[in-house]
Amino acid sequence: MPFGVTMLNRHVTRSCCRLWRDVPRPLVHIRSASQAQTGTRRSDEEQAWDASVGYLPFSRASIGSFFQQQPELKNPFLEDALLRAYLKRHFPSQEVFSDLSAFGERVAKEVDSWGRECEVNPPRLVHFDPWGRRVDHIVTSAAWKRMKDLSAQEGLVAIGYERSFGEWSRVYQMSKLYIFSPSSGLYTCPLAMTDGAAKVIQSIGVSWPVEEAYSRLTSRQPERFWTSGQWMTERRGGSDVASGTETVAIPQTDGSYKLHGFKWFTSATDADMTLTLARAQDPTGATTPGSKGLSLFYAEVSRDKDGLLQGIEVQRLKDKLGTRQMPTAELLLDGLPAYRLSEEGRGVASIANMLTITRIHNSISAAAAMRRVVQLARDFAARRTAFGKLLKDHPLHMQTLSRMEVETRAAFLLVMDVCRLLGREETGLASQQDAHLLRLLTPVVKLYTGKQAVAVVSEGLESFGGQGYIEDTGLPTILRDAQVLSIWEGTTNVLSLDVLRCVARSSGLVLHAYFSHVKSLLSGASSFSSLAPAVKAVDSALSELEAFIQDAATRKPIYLEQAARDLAYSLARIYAGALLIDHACWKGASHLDIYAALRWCEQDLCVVATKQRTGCYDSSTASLDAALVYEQPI
Ligand code: UCC
Repeated sequence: MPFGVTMLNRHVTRSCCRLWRDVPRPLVHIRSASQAQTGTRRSDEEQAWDASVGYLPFSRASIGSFFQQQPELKNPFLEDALLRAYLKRHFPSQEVFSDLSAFGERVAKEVDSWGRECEVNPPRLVHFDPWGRRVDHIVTSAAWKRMKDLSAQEGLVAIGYERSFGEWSRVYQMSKLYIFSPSSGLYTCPLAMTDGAAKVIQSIGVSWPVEEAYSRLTSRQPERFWTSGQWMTERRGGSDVASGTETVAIPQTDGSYKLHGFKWFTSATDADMTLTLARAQDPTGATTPGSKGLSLFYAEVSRDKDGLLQGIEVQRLKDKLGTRQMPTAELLLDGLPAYRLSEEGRGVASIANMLTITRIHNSISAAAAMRRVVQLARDFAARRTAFGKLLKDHPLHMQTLSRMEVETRAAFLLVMDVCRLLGREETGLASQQDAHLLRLLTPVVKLYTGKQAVAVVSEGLESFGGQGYIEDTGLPTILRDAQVLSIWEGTTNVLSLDVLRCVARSSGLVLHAYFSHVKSLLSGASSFSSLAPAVKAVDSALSELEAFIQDAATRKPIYLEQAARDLAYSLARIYAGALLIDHACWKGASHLDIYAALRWCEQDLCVVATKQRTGCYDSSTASLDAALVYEQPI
């Protein structure tokens, strides 16, 4: 080799030596391997090269020295400016701050990894024992079981029933669940049903045969604590419970019943008890069809002395898009011993209390999923460099996260207001207006936050780039689990129709309550000039809404039905606008609270009026909608 080239190689080798101190080993390895030919003597240059770069013939390939730091989950309570401000504004006790702060620490340091374990180690069903006996064991992870103990110890259901903080007890309980939810491995689902069951029992009367169950559902002792199921869905349908329920209840001589039927979707099926609907048979074996034939039943999930499930066969566990952490099953009820809790034919009305509670839990989970993804995204943005600077220094990226933040704030205030109203109702402090508002807002907030959660979490995943799409980051789980929030406990359309139902049943009083409360929230902002555009937007949206309702009342019911979803969205957006404005007027509020309110109110707050103007609900539009969906190819 000419001298010059040798010198050049030496020079390159030396500088490489400096440059490559941290360099990926595979480059080194591949070069050496490709140049050393079998059976030939290695040249001086090659040997010098190998020595300089630390060549090892069988060294492990390396993949580069840069690794992106993962986003860090910090204490979700300490990190949440709005939650802390909301509690500071409304909550009478400092004790709650210490508890939430300690719990937030535990969630970040310990519980979050259990939640992950629930996801990667999902439940499985063992149908038979090794000797062929049918056992139907639902095997859950150790982490799932730890969640149950933790839930009891932390009082995640109990707080709502101890009522140590009076009318604010529900806000306290739900704040805790809000912190817990995204790390809970979906344990919030059994807790929602447990809370709902306790509420139903309380409303019916805590007496035999559910006295013991009530004390267990609301216990803080892990060894006593029970969870409940809510078995409503059958093969004929999950929404149309009245005509979909085929399960029959056969009266026994001792006053109890045996249930026979097929429950198509039972969540968290490892529960200790359940509330369920069935049609009681009369002495001739006949049942009453429709809603009037449905009664509410209580059943314990137990095993006989041989370990066999009493009156239940677990057909299979569901293979779901998300919520994989918890066992959702198809169950054959084959003589399940049960007690009737409601009057005959009052099943739906009696389980409605459970629906109210589970829908509020659903809304909490929705807001919590949004908050979690925003917390992780903003942490990541402070670590991740792209195009020469941190993501947080890219204004467009910050605009995206800020929009997510505004959605999250609105969702949080909506759901906390429903919790506030629930707390007032349960402590006897609710006015007639509060009661109406609670009835109206429960479906509105559930349906709206369910949709927001999917959109915000999806946007959140995008903010991590490709990593948001990588399974073992844990991020896709948040999106999968968010998707269920608009489906179970009443889909968006079913809940939109529930809004119409409660308007009709109350002869419009729920809307009166709504209008007067929004107006009173706005009145507090009259002296805040910086909020004027937001106040004006909500005020005019409210007028548009009023005009729409007056007009719709003169039309056929189908008109309102077609407008139901847009009406519900309008109710949610206007109400959230009023809450954001109200929060921004608080003496402890910051200019950012004002900014959030202004941003929220920039959107079309009264979408139902906008759509009405374009003829969206006209009768001709309904047939065009259907024709468009079913257009035949030429
Ligand atoms: O079980 C499920 C999964 C559990 C998982 C729980 C997770 C919770 C979240 C966790 C967070 C992580 S999913 C299955 C859920 N299923 C549903 O949500 C059913 C959806 N369908 C409906 O909501 C329908 O609108 C029905 C079933 C309520 C309609 O039934 P009817 O019989 O046709 O309804 P009616 O005739 O309009 O109402 C019957 C009575 C009336 O009372 P009275 O007779 O006194 O006038 C209504 O006022 O029930 C009353 N009622 C209500 N009351 C009906 N809905 C309500 C309500 N929402 N609030 C108060």
